[in-house]
Amino acid sequence: MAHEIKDKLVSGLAELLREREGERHAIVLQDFPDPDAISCAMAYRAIAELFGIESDILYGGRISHQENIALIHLLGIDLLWWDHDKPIPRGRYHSAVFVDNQGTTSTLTELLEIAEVPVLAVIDHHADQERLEPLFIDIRPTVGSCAAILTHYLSEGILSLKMAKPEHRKLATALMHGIVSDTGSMIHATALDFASAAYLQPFVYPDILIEIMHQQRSHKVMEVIRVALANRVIRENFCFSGVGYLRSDERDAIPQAADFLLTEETVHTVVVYGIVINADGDEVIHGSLRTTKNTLSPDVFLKEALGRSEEGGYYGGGKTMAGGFEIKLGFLSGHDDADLAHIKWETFDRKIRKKFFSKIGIEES
Ligand SMILES: [Mn+2]
Repeated sequence: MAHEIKDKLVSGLAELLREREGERHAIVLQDFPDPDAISCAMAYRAIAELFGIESDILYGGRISHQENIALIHLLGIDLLWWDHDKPIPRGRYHSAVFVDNQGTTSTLTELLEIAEVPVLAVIDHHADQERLEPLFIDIRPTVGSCAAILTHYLSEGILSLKMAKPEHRKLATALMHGIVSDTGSMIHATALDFASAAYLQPFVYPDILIEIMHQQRSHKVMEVIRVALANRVIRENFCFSGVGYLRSDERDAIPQAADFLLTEETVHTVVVYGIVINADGDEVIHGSLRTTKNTLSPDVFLKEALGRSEEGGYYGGGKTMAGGFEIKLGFLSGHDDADLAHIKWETFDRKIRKKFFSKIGIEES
């Protein structure tokens, strides 16, 4: 960086990184990373590299959405899957950095705490989750994508993209995809999302972007959408649908079903949920909320409807137009015979629906 950086946040980050040459950072993604998160991690890694800092991009869950798989393959992105049953060795990382999340949606947050890895930075666009105490914080809940925020760091000169560098053009392609996908094809884009997209545009590989974005839905996703359609209950322009049991590699069918149900006329808000079974038999309810209603805050709505767990954290949270929640089944987890599995699903399905019904002020008939 030959020239001076004017933006306070950007120069603040540069200052922090300048003192950390030779360090190794863990860039932590949510357990089910999306294109926005993945592109932000690539951007942070590229920035840190300039300061002589190596980093790993870590996630503890699964990558199942066909667009994400295409993104990773086509751009040759290396992400490190970390088994959340395996401790993170002390001393492996000097610092942890969270992008597009604040530690509440990653099973690795606790592992990093146990390994006493300090949190260096949080850069995110979700509402403040108050989980971490980072040295550097940049949370902008009004921005449509976190990729737009990271792109702002690039355009302010912390890392100037060069046309001659294929890795820069790949990064620009990933960030553009992050911005476009997290803003619903720019429909919910803010001024920063547009400005960042404009900055990236000359560097983007258009053919790769087209290929990433035109992945077809898998058979399983179509099947989950069918079930979500059949099970949906619509009240007061809200649509709720439980889709039953899913394997963890099918989990991304939930937000895709929610996106689909949101296209029904009169519906402004959709919640789709199911029980996701992990490879080790643990069961967790995963839910996605999508809304087109400007006055509805997904973050507040989910926190108020579902409340907090025994550990004190909220079951859910969100950003503009979208949110999600996770409820661990704990003792009730595990492979059961068909009867018990059916009763278990019925119980959770009704309980969740009841919570949402009472939040919107209606009685279940
Ligand atoms: Mn995001």
